[in-house]
Amino acid sequence: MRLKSLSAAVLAVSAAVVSMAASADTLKFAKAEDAIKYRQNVFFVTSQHFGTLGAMANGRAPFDAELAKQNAQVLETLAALPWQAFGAGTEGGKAKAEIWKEKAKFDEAAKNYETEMGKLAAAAKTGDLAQLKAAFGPAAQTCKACHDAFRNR
Ligand code: ASC
Repeated sequence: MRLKSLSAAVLAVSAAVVSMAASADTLKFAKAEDAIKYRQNVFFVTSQHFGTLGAMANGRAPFDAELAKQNAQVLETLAALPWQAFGAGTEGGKAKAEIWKEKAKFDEAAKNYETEMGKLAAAAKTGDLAQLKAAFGPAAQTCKACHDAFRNR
């Protein structure tokens, strides 16, 4: 394949993946339990990537720019996914009833989180530890804000 058509193909696939993640409405759950399991698992995977990145941002692990970039990219992609699993009738797990009672507030918190994960990925792409450190705190803050308001302990 010629380089030009190869890059066009790569671009088309990336665009498809991005729009799939961005619309985040690609799933139909067979039962509420599956939606709960889905969102909990996305958050679990997220916590593993966030923890790995956080160790570098906080100096608990040596900084590896490539590892940071890859983790942050995964976090950005994952950030779009959980929200489709909080549909009507999927109350339960650690989710507070406020998610459904104050949906606008929940959506806003989710959007803030997605925005900060995007900034975190952009910061990690620079390969500059100072930028990663600067973006990490605000990103963690959006995790915490949502947990404080919408997650049972
Ligand atoms: C993590 C993790 C969270 C967030 C939160 C940020 O690494 O598992 O739930 O960061 O502690 O305040």
